[in-house]
Amino acid sequence: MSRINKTVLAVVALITLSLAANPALAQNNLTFDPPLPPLSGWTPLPATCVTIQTLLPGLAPTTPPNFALLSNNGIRQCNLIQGDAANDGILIPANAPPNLLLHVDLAFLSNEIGSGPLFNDTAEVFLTVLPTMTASGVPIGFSKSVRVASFSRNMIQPGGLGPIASTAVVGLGGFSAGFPFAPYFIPVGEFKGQRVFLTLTVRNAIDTSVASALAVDSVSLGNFNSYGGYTHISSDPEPPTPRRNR
Ligand SMILES: [Ca+2]
Ligand SMILES: [Ca+2]
Repeated sequence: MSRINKTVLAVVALITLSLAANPALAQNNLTFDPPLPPLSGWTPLPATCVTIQTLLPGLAPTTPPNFALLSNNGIRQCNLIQGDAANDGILIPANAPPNLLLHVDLAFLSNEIGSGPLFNDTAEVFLTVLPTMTASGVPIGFSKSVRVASFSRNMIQPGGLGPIASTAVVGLGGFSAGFPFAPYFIPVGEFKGQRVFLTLTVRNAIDTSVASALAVDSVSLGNFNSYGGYTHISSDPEPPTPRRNR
């Protein structure tokens, strides 16, 4: 192995280490699981449209024991917004590595199978980026909205008629059909110093009588390691070093 390659490996290992133990970033990992209250860090609108689930038919949390389920049953749309009284979105620190990623697992489910072209229920996930100020009042960045993922009944069954997509699963989650949990990654290293928020929405098309849903779990910050696998940032396993300026 060349000297340069060794140096690169050492630098990568250092970055991975500093990422792997970063309590400030790790507190942004939102998994709907204990010890925090299940919806800690989130606000559902309306409040009753998001439920905490442990296991639905064929659909298990990606971080046990819980995941969240947004349902549009009987309503125009269901929203889950990142941020609550105690945790206002995610502040991307000024020293964030450029390859920092926001990760979220999503699964779209629908009962609008065989209901024809009109009832194309949809789900969208966006990342909203807000500008912040330096201590001296200089603005950092601009507002921005990044589409993370979008789903529709038509992706499961085009036109609401005929066969379902080969990647969809009949009966998933107790719904007529759906897509299993899959990971989504959003590069956020460019948003240093800015605050970011995930917004998830499930809409009803035309009427509100037949439901669709979006399952969500395992929101975290992390990066891809040198083997191509995703590593989320964990809390420091050792007691933090006391500092004066806290
Ligand atoms: Ca979980
Ligand atoms: Ca519907």
